[in-house]
Amino acid sequence: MKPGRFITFEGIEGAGKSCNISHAGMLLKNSAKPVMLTREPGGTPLGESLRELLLGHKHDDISSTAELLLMFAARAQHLQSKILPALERGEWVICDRFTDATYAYQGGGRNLDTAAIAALESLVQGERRPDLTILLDLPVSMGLERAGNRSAPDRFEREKHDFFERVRSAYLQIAERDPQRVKVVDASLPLEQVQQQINSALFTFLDQ
Ligand code: Z5A
Repeated sequence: MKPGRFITFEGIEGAGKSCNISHAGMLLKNSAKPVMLTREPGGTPLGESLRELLLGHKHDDISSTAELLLMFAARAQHLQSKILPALERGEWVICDRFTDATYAYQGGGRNLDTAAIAALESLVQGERRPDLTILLDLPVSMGLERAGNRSAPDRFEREKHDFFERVRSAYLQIAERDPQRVKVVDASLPLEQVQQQINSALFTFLDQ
């Protein structure tokens, strides 16, 4: 059986990952691909428990290094028990955030050493990387405004504007270094135009 493909969606708060992931899932299903949607941190019972700890306010004083290790702990479980088995079954996995988010939030946002992140990446993932990443990019103020229209802020959403500027810029640097894998979509446009750009990235990928 042909192995599946691994697609990730990334972006700052309010970039539109949730609605555009549903859209991408429909597009792939319409192209007769078996699709599995999942998210990070999360995706497994252990990962969802870690997500609650990471996003909630029970541990507001969590250290940046502890945060980094918990992200990778959730990822290790997610890969072994959910993502890799799905790919082996030939499924197309669409994941809401993955390791690029660690480089962007813990590396860019929290200023942690990217060499330490890279070491954890190879420990947890070996050679496994996403096949395609859609980076939804928009100005920080616009993302925060969109995200702010929703429920109470989580532990990350309480960060200041500068933090998200560093996150955005780390994401853009990743895209610049790896343009083959990372497709940047202008997420500041109306939803219909954002989805046209996503369609084009996915159709190109399907044709490869
Ligand atoms: N995190 C980390 O630090 N390190 C890691 O390694 C990983 C994660 C994996 C959880 O992520 C947190 O974990 C995250 C980073 C950290 N930080 N936070 N917060 P998450 O993905 O679950 O949470 P999120 O980033 O807060 O997601 P989000 O705010 O829900 O963003 P979104 O899914 O991208 O946005 P949305 O809900 O689809 O859209 C937001 C609103 O905008 C909504 O009302 C839409 O209807 C509207 N929208 C969307 N697109 C448009 C357009 N084009 N026009 C107008 N309005 C739009």
